[in-house]
Amino acid sequence: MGDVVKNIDNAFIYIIGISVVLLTGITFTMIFFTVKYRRSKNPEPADIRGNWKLELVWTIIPLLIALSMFYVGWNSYLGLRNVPKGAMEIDVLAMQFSWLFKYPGGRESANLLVVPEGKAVKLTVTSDDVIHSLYIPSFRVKIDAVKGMKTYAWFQAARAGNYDIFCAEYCGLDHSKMSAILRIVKMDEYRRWLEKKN
Ligand SMILES: [Cu+2]
Repeated sequence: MGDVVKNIDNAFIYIIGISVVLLTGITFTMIFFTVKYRRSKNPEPADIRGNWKLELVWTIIPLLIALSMFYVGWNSYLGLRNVPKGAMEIDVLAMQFSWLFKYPGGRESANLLVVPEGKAVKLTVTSDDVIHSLYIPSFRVKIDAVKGMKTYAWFQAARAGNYDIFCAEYCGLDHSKMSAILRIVKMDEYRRWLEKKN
């Protein structure tokens, strides 16, 4: 999972990096040309046409840049979609304005998702009413919750602790209060928690 999060962050940095280089490069070239070829210095404009070498260069280089951004983005996206075998399955039901989590064995919890450390967890997500979106920023998970439809996401936490869960789709008046806690605990603590009655 560390790799999945890392790949997503790298894709983000890569695309932002290219954007910054292009933005500054184009802006400074434009300013430079505006000064250098200003009217008082160059009253007669040059008429340049049909430079096939130049045209090839400005077609192929941006094409390669765009394809490389696609490749990096697609690769990181696949990490989010390919659930490892043997992942623990938990059902998620979104509703105005709370989250319900259903565990194997029948236990349920509202606005609190408890999972064991170091284990891959697959979330099968649906909604009881309008469209919501399950958002767990720490694990780069964001997936729509739609009534009558099942979507999924997965993550794996290496470190115990509390993480935020938000609804990322405006779903009504109390949308902003539709948050939950993701609690990653040690395996034995998880087992004990699972056996407790609701
Ligand atoms: Cu919502």
